[in-house]
Amino acid sequence: MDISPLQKARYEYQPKLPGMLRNGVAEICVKEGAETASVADQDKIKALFPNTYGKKEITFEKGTNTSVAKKQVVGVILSGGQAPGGHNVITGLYDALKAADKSNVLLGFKGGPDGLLKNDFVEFDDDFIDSYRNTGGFDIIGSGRTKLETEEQFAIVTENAKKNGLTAIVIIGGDDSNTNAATLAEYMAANNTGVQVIGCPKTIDGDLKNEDIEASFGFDTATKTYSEVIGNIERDANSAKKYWHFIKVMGRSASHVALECALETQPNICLIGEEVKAKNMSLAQITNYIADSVEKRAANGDNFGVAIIPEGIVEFVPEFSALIAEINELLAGEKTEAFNALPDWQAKYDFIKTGLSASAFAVFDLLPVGIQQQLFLERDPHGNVQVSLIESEKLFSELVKNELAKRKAAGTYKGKFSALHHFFGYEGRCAFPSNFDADYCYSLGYNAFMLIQYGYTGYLSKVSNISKSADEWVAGGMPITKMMNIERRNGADKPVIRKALVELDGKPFKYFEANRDKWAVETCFTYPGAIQYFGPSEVCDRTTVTLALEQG
Ligand code: FBP
Repeated sequence: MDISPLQKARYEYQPKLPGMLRNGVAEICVKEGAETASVADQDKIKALFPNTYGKKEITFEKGTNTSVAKKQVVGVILSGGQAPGGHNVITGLYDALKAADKSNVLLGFKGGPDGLLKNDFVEFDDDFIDSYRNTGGFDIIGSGRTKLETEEQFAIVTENAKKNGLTAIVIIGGDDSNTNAATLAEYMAANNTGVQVIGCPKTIDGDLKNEDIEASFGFDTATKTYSEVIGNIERDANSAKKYWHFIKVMGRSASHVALECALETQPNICLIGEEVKAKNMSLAQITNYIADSVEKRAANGDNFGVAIIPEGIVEFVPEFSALIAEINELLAGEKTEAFNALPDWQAKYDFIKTGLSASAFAVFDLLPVGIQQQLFLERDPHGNVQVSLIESEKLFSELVKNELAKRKAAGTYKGKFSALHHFFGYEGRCAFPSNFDADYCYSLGYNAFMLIQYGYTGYLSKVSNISKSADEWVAGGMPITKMMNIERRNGADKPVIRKALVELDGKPFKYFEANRDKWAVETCFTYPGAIQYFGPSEVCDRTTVTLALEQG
């Protein structure tokens, strides 16, 4: 197969391991720390995880390996959305496993959790692994979003594990997948299957982090990829001086991606969903906030700008969430059919007007017709509005356009407003991992094997101190139950890993808040440029601004 020169060069890149893992698996010993407790709801979590709760945090150190030698047959899956570096978790795991004993086996289960349920796997060998080193994507074995959570599923996984002689399963996924890893680990322990379960923290959204996990992998590369293109757009905007660009960036719920891109590129506007919710901001308030920037810049002769909109924003606007809830009720069950049978949009509009409360209809009526129709077109399998499909970048640019028209009529705004729209998401999820993600992921995989070899289960592979150079990174593991609390999901109380939203008193947001008024009016754009893979360390190994600010 033909490959690009960069691909070839990346195959040969040797990812950096934390200093304490560099002498080879025979020279890694374990140091156990304090017993742990879950972040909240301790009694309930303890009762649900009697075999895996309260275990000790651990770190690895240089020293003689004291684990009991045993042939390992490890199964690995990728779970959820793609994130750059997933391949390197697998290559790190493979290298450690083979370094410990050439006869150890790594099986890659295909298509995410489904692979474990269908017993559909491939056995890795050197050639296979070598052709995926330091590359983006999850195509090595594919991924999937099936949740592994029922006893029935766990029984099938156990059966398949037995068939293949698995000693451990590694789940590479986000908060939900690792919640499932904890439940599977508990099931395996309770049933004395002898199968260990280890998780690895993945997601470009950056919302799987806490006092133990400093960052999920993929966030670094994805945000650098979006920031490169946002920077290019800013430079184009500053050259042509004729467009306002509304750029939506991925992040299903949390606004970490938007915030990091803003810290990297200093746009005029960046909305943060968590702030919108905390301040109970209405659509009109958000619209005015953006329109004020457009107006002030126009007064300076700058009829251009850049606004970053997080993908999950509309769910954070309280009045919009209330509207969505009413629409879901309005079209529940058979009512969808009756609605679809109405002859034209006017008839549907009248139906909506009668069906919604006055306050919900007032919000609905504010929306551009295109967005109004979107709310009724795209439904998920349960008949609910698919909020993630709403083109919020177009929603806000339309609302701003309408507001500016009013201001023009009132004589307060005299500029020109021409908007362009972009959505950056899939462009970043399979990029070649940055050196940071290549190193971090390889280390997470290598470390996952060390946890297996030392007999741990229900642990998340943990590599910390990651804002420093790799030789100072600290490798270890943390019981997943430590990160769990009880939350209401689909009408029931469930033990889950707490999702990390943007903290409004955290350093990244505070830095943004302190600077954004200036950025809104002046042109302070910064241009991060493309990810550099080869060259000086300060250019190639630099991590995110978020992490640098969080870690001080
Ligand atoms: P994960 O939470 O599984 O890491 O996926 C995150 C994400 O990339 C979001 O940013 C985005 O909203 C979503 O996946 C898109 O999902 P899909 O790939 O199913 O379209």
